[in-house]
Amino acid sequence: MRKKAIVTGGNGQDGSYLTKLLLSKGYNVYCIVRPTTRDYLNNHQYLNIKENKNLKYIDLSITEYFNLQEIIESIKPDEIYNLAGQTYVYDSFTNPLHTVHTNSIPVLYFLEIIRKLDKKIKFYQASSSEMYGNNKNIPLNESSTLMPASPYAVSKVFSHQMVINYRESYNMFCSNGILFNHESPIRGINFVTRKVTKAFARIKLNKQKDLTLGNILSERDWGHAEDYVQAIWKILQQKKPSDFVIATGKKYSVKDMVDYVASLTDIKLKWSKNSKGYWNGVDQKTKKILVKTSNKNFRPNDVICLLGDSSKARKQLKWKPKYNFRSMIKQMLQEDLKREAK
Ligand code: GDR
Repeated sequence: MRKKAIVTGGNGQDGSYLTKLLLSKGYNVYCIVRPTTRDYLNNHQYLNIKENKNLKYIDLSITEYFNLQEIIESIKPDEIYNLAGQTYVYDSFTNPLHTVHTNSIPVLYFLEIIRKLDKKIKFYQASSSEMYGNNKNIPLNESSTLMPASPYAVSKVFSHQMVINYRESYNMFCSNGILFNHESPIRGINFVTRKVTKAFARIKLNKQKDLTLGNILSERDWGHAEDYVQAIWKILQQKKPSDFVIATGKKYSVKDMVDYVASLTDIKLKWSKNSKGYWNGVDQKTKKILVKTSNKNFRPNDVICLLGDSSKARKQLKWKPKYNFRSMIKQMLQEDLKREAK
């Protein structure tokens, strides 16, 4: 019998890579897709899975409890991967209510439905490194203190703790993957890596003059989404449910990342601060300002540095990333150059 998996956020970056992985492992996959995003199956097209006969799309908002219950009852899945959510940390400051409605309450819906319906259904929750906030005790692991610094992070802490609570109270198989930043050529263009690779591809092709960023001194542990969905799947294949940090263990600043992308397009940037204290990146050859920073891209409260320690995942899941920072950024830029040249 083929295994059945429900993937929420099925057409997002992670949902798309995970769906591809599950199909390759012989699953029937049911992608729950928010009705307003139903037309946006570009990621599935890019990964060549859109027409797969073992893949079904379900138009549904995970904020609708009874519809969710009905769908789960009719599919009777073996595994549910909850990857849906409001994923923009910046937007969570302007729309905290929507963030909590989408990221927190539906997790409780899933847990309740599973508890009442069939406790054998395994549940994966997409937790986030943002939950650590500005915890200075890096590298961060599964025991590090959670210090959420945005409505997004608070919404994720609620779900994370609820998963642990249900696991301990009802002996359910529910696990959290605490994923550090993960990117790819299908990363949303509002996230900083893709914003930069897309902009430099356009600058290279004379389609754009410059790029405006926020806090370029913040540091992140960036991995590749394709590697990270392998870990997500492995988390639900363990004998016992548990929580796992998924990270590369290496950190770079946004500025380092911009410098690297620029160098791949044969540009060397020289950085200096303007009279208002904002950084500018100037093309050393042409003396033009290619990168500006502006207050409007700063968050009311930013997480300055995130670095993960994924020793537990590497040992127990036997997980290891194939990409490193450079190979991932190179791939993202190459794909943006191809797209922009069309
Ligand atoms: P993040 O990712 O908030 O870490 O959350 P993002 O790429 O948005 O920001 C990373 C860092 O870059 C700084 N930054 C900018 N960010 C954006 N988006 N745009 C800019 O112009 C810019 N300039 C500087 C940010 O301030 C930040 O410090 C991602 C999301 O995918 C979450 O959903 C997920 O949980 C975490 O990663 C792990």
